[in-house]
Amino acid sequence: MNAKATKTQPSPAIDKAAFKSAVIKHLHCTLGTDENKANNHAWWKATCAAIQEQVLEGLRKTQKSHYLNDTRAVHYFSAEFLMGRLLSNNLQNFGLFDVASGALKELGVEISDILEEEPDMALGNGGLGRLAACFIDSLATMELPAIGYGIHYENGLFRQEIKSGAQIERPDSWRDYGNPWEICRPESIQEVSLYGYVETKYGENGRVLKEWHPGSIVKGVPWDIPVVGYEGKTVNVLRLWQSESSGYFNWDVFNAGGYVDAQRENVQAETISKVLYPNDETEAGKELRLIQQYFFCSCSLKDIIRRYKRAHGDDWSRFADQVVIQLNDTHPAISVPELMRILVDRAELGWDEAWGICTKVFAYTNHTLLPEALEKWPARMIEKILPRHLEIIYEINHRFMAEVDKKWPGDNAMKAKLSIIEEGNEKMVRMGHLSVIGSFAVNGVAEMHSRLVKSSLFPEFDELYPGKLTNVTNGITPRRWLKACNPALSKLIDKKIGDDWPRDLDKLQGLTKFATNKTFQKQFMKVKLENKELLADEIRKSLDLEVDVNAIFDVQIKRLHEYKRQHLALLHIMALYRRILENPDYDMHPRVFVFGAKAAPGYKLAKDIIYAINKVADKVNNDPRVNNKIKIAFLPNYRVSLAEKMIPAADVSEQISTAGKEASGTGNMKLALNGAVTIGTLDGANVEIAEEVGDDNIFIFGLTVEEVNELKATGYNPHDYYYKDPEIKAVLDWLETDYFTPGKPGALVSIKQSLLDNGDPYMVLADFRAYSDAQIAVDAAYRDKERWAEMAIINTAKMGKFTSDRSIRDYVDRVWKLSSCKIES
Ligand code: AZC
Repeated sequence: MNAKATKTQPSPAIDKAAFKSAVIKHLHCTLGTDENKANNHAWWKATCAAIQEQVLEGLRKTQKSHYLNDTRAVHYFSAEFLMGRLLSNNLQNFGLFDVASGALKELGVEISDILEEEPDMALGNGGLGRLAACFIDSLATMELPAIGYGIHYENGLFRQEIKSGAQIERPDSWRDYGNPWEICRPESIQEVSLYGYVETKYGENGRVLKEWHPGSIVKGVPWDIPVVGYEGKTVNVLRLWQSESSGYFNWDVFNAGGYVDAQRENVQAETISKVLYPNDETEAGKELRLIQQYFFCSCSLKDIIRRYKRAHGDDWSRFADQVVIQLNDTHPAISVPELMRILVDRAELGWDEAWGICTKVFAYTNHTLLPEALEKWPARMIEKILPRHLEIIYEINHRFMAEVDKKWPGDNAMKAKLSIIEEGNEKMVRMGHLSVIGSFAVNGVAEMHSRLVKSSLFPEFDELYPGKLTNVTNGITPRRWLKACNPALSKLIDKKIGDDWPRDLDKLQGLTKFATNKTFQKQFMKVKLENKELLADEIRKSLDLEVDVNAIFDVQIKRLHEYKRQHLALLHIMALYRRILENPDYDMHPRVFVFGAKAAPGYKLAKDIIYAINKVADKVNNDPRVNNKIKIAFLPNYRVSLAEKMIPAADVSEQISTAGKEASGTGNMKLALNGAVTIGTLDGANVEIAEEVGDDNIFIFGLTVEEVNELKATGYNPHDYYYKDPEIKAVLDWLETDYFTPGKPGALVSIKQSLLDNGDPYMVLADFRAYSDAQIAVDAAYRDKERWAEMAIINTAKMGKFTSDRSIRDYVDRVWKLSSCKIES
């Protein structure tokens, strides 16, 4: 018996006829065209404008309710928000998707075509940026007063093209033809100071006063993107700052005939929000990057303070009751000295009072243990750009060193270790230490990661501040990552257990009892097959490659990084290929290996791995001896909207990072939610996924963190594996030939070198055999159709824990202490 559908679907605010006339009105009055002339782009814009009417009405009511209730709010500071497309999501959240689709159909337009017109808002790199986007979705859905603050990059993450196998970066100009969602708010422009010098003065009672005389001032122009919660009640805002010249200093230059010089200053100011740094998990040691960080933090803090003062005037005593700021990684850590500067220099509070406020306002999320990703800035650079902030950082550190001395008297090594300042050839400011010291809570992003943050990254801080370090396991929004991206599965689930799971993902548990039901298994796998057909179309269009939808769709989608080990997957594919060449009857179920990954433009080996995957693909896909048992599809320009097509079609989810390196992962959650079975290491949130689905429904392999550390300590030598395992040797040697790169021997050799000469830092060879064995187990499991269907269903059914609503609930309870606010209509 099907469970009775509970009626929680948002009830549409307008009907089909009204939606239709709204679209036509915007076609005529906003776009100046008509039904006969409009192309898909115009239809897309008109549809956005029609729904934006609802969005803005919701926004107005939300802001009014928050203002009248004088709510405490969380301010999510993040240099990245990877929003993707908004139309389908906004329609879903208002319960207007079917209404819009019906209305457009009557106008002769397919909604799927116009959804494709929307450029992704790719204002982020990967996991950290997409997490921020999922979190603001959940905050709005849970009716929590929240605002996202970030940078209005003119160019988002580069568009990836593949030319002769290699990655080429092209600019991403996402708002070339206007963005229908964003609203410019010139009334809330802020000014940001940079450079210059600090003057010391003496006030009453000999009080030392510091005055920063900036060398230049830029304008921060806010653009608001409305964030619609599920069922459309709360509409929060993502406020992104765009830099512009203030025209403050250059008038004189201009009047003196220095038009070109004046323009130069404009260009410099506008450069600040021009591009997103394409690094993921590596530090970008650039002056402009520090300026970007300070720029958006300073604008955002001033914006928060302006709003606070409107309600509370100069009474700072309630500031920390009203305001909590979450620092998404250390990118916004400069906010700590900036708030101190505002409180001490501008509001003239005493240091202790100011510090008391600061350390009640900030909380910090750590997203990685990789040393190369832990930000450090040369003190000299900070001194040049933000002279007053460096003084403040020194003062924070001076007082902190006294605390350390109290705890560990006379222990200078401890002081050197914990200091915000790293001494050496060049003095560096450790942004992680500054964040821990300046925050009241610090969290990792999965159980295991948070444990490692405590035990290996910040053990002394954990001792000094018991209870400050905590865990909040990441999550993903099921509205985008199941309801919107996989409509067929969503409808099947609705029919089976009711339609309130998008709000309460634990409800998916209800599917467990159907996991062995033959009819349901067939329905579930039929949906999977249809999704695979859609992806097969995409692969055909994009790569001119035919793939068999009855093959296992094996998906690895994430940024390209050695620690994520796309090259482990590649070596395994090469090994399979060899096995087939050696034995044409090699018994395996056909498999399509699907990849999506961008490499940081300066990360040579990562780009080499992309090149190698494509070169191996060329050979394998066109080799008749393979008899279609293996196909390799590297889909270019991996991004949110492409993920939405790949994830519903996956049978197998590759989560194969070196244990201890992937803080959490969130793609692992999205894939499992859509019924893919994970092959993975005990790393990040894989550990918690395994706990949820049970050992029988996941393929875990490889070294554990403890084993990785032990092997490292006792001396890991990849040559041992190379010489002992003939298959490893054969595959690595193959890379040195010109087999995959005809006429270009050695074109793939850098991968072999990194795994042998460079010591295989991510222990690819150590895990190879275990991975290969796990893949054999996957192959066997897939051939048992019923068993596989059961596993897939269990994976979907057990993902309740990984909704970002649960993550937000954890933040609210453990960190933010926030209450929801009902929106009055
Ligand atoms: C990522 C982590 O690598 C990933 O494991 C995690 O799921 C995600 O953050 C969200 O917490 N980190 C980043 O994207 N970038 C940096 C600099 O850590």
